[in-house]
Amino acid sequence: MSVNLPTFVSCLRSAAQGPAEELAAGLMQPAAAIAPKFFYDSLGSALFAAITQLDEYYPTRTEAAIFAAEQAAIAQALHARLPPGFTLVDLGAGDGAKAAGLFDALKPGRYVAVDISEPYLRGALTALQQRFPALPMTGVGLDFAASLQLPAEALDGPALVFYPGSSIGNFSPDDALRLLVQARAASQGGALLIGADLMKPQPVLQAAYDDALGVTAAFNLNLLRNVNHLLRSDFDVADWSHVARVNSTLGRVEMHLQARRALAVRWPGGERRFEAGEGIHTENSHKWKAASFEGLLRDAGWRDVRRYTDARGWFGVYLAFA
Ligand code: AVI
Repeated sequence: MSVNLPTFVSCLRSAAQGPAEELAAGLMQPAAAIAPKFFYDSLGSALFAAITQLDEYYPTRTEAAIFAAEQAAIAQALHARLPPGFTLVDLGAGDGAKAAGLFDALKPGRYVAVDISEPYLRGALTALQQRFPALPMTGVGLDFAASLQLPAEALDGPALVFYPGSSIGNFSPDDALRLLVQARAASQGGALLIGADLMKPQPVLQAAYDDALGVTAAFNLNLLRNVNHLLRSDFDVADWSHVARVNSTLGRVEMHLQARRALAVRWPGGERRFEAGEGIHTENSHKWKAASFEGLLRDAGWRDVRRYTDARGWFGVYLAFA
């Protein structure tokens, strides 16, 4: 058996705006906002991993159960359409565990892991390569939320673009459509396997984003620590509260950080004053109707859409072809 070493490509330094500029611009908007990608420093990633273990947070375990139950059917549908040895492109790969759990069933010929956190990706992919020494692996450091343009080294014929975890819900419907169009181009005539969280009763959603242990509150507040690090700002976490709100009109759960008192936040070259009770919008998590998400995939050009779901219809795993 030949033993591969993972290769790495960085596409992060080409970003037009650095994180400090992006954060300052978001804070200076009339309704202050910080993009959810800034949750995921190392403590934020650990807190998100803890969220996925919570009784209240149903998406991760529901999606895992769907993959466990349906992986043979998904593999059969894929192998009927994609050539052997296709590339699996894993968006927001993290530790690669979700994709690795499907390697045996899906049998990709190559694994391309894409993530915004390059140091984390390097460590994770090097460890994963030890477990799967015969599978060629490439790590791509890329902020695909800004634009999903894969480098030439990552493109190699029809690919399965894998985007689990319902992170597509963290995009506005317009941005989700744009990403799905780009994913179709990146698949080079291949396929998409994606997880989307579906609409469900309001109390279930409220509890999932405001758990009794306060882990989601810590996850939301930790964002300010990361902003302090990136922007050299002086947020005091103790001045802020976690707020999760179900917005039924827009079909989403919103997370905000709310100022406990009137205060000012300063950073080199900028300052923002907040009234008591004023918020910073930190995340939207859209919950789709099953048919609307299928419509979104079709609008993005995906065809032959199949949906796999759980008995309660809480989560959808969608397979679609370019
Ligand atoms: C990563 N993303 C799909 C999670 C979600 O449910 O929107 C992030 C999260 N926010 C609060 N809890 C989990």
